Amino acid sequence: MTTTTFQTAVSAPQTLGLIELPDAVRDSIGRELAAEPDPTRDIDRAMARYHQIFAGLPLELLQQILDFGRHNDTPGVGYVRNLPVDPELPLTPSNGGPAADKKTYVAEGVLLGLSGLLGEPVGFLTEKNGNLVHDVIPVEGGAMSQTNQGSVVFLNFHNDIVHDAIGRYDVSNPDFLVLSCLRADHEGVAATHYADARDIVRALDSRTLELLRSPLFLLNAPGSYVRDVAGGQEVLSDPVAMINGPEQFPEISASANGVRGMTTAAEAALDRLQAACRETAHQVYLRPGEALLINNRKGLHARTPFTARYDGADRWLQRTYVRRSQWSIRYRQDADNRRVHY
Ligand SMILES: O=C(O)CCC(=O)C(=O)O
Ligand SMILES: [Fe+2]
Repeated sequence: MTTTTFQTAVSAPQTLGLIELPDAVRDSIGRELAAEPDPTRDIDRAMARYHQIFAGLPLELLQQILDFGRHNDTPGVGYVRNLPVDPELPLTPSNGGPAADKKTYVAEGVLLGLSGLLGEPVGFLTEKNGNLVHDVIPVEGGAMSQTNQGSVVFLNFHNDIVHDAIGRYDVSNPDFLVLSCLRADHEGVAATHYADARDIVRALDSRTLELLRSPLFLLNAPGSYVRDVAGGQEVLSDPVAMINGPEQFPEISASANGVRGMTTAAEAALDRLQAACRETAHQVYLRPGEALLINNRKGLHARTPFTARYDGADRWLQRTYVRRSQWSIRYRQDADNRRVHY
């Protein structure tokens, strides 16, 4: 019998790519975004306009963001700081959004402008009603859940997957997420974590890695799908490996809402995977005017617990799901909307 060892060619830990706007650029982009209407009225025009506005970034920063989106060997997470914010912000909607009374669309412009540098924002009917701008807000009924409504519980290391009738949830899912902060949590303790698969692989022993690279795992569908479509019942994927692809460029996928190992050894490997994520993760406490660019294939993300008060001043992020191409997911495109999928 031969034992396979997976030795990675990557030797240095992956960095958190930091991208900080100069004040003058923040202010000029902010002025331009404040003059733009609600982008959802004509999203393709809005995306084109945001391209023009974000072309005003200094060349080095613009290239850094473009490289983040287009190259295999770049970091899996980018931290963008000193972005413009809305001159005034309504209360954080207690129903999880969207807010009905937002007067300007600077936050939306920041979110979509950054997204447009990585690919195209897309929607899924079972996630936030197919909206392109997702609000990530604690919701009382979902406080304990492994979804973006949660707060009291640690949101396990996962990537964002979508239920798919093909039996794989890691194919038509987004390539990138952009998470942009409108309001921090009251205590400022909610941290977003990102663990890069290249670092995770280095932290694991070869036997665990061999298990994680074997099709011994069933992913549960996203919490929103299980809650809204499946009446609370698990909807498991076909057997899949957690880690796939060449050693230099591993792709990783894990459901926040539960992964089942098909053997006891596979279950133990899942525990080691979560531990390796905790050991290697970058942590970011997002503040207003800050955004995370998350590669949804190169690594897993998580969120630490925090206390929600449901008082209109709770944590409020906006999120996009970004694909570099919609062609390979055209089998599930909605007939009425060219950016929305079943
Ligand atoms: O709240 C966060 O920081 C991350 C939440 C999350 O996993 C998501 O929105 O996909
Ligand atoms: Fe997530």
